[in-house]
Amino acid sequence: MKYYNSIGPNPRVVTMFMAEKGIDIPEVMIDLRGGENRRAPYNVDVNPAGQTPALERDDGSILTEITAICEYLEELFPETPLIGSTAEERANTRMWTRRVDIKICEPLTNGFRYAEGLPLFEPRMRCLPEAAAGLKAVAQDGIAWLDPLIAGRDYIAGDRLSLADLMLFAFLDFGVTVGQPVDLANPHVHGWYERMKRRPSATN
Ligand SMILES: N[C@@H](CCC(=O)N[C@@H](CS)C(=O)NCC(=O)O)C(=O)O
Repeated sequence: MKYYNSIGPNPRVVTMFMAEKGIDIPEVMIDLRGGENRRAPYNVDVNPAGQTPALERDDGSILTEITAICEYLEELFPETPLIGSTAEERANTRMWTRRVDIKICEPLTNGFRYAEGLPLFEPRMRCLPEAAAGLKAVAQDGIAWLDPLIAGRDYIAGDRLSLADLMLFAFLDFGVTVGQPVDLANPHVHGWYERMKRRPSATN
């Protein structure tokens, strides 16, 4: 297999997922700032959406979308389950992953793309600069919504590390670098974030 990696929170989710499982797949670094992902051969042969990451299987077929890649890797490498080893665990992980994605990760990312990221993203996709401030506020609302729900818990989906933690961490850690840090008024999310930062996989 071959892993198409780059800077950015989406590939980092998969990179951390693989690190937590101890999976080592040869990688190709794509120059995202230079737009390598938006031109041939990448956007023809690898991902027609022109985004990273992507996973090339041994038969040459390509898988994209971070949750699909992680689900696939979980099936190939079930040890250290990060989605779950029972139907209940898997459903719970998927529910929390979807919640944090919609409520926090997506609005945070688009808030960045439509403001600080505008020079990079405007030539690549439709950007809505007028929506940027609102999207950043929506992401902070999502964090405030999550905060009491994880009180007393070690992890987002309960008592075990899951894809939901890795996804939220990669995006919140990105948020710190683009002016969207976790508001300290959310002590549970903030404490969880500080704990996640200390995981060896977070050095990736
Ligand atoms: N829905 C995609 C999102 C992928 C994505 O947005 N990747 C970013 C990197 S963090 C990217 O390629 N950005 C550069 C661009 O869109 O040109 C997934 O789940 O993989």
